[in-house]
Amino acid sequence: MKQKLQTRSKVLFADQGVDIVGDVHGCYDEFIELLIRLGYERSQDGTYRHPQGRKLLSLGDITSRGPYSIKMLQFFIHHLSAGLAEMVDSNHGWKVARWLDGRPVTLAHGDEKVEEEFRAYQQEFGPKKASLLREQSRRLLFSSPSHMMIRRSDKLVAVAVHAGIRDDYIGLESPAVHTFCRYGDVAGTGPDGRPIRREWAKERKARAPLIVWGHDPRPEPQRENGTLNIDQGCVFGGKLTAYRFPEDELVSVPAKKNYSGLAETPLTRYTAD
Ligand SMILES: [Mn+2]
Repeated sequence: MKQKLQTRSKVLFADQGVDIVGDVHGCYDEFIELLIRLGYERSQDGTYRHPQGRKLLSLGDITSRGPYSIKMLQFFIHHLSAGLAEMVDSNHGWKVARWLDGRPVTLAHGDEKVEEEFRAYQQEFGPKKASLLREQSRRLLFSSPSHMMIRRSDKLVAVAVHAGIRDDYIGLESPAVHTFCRYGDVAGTGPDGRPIRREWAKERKARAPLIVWGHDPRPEPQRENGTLNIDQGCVFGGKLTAYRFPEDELVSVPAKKNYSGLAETPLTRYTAD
């Protein structure tokens, strides 16, 4: 029986510190390597915990394009229920959630790899375990808040969001807020079928709170008008980045390879003459 899902709280108390991780896209090996670099330790129950009680926060798009979407889903299912991690909504997350919900969606842009993984999982572990994992994944993805407000000593210090947010949307929850946070400021579709992205960060007037975001890969973390992009396109052969709050530190691990199968990636436009 499918139950109606409530969105999880969008407030994260970061008094012990928080590590915000950019778009993983199934790059599980790099993700674990990053956690180790950040000082997380594997416990007996299989969870990764930080000795100082730091929290892990994902900017979404944990699946698709890369090799281990299911491992990433399982990681966040377990770490969320243990109160160790949080995750915000994202475009791939939303697409996969609707697919798991049985809605008519076309799986493309790497989402078809999630379907392949679920098929292989069912062959290996049987239909009962597969349908349990599908339901847990559906719940995880559908209940993700549009953005996360990070509070410290009871003050709003940062906002974590997948693709972007307007300052007047911070703290609100509505279909328009969800759409903006999931896709960014999209001004329709271009002739190649790809979304035309407006540069919300460039146009931002406010400078606080800090907005940490991903979705739009660039070779290095980029600060602009009180925003910080930490999607370094790991699945495209770039890097996986974490932003540590309140230390204001960036930690990256390099991708082992370009998993996307694409020769032209969102990163190559930065190297082309
Ligand atoms: Mn995205």
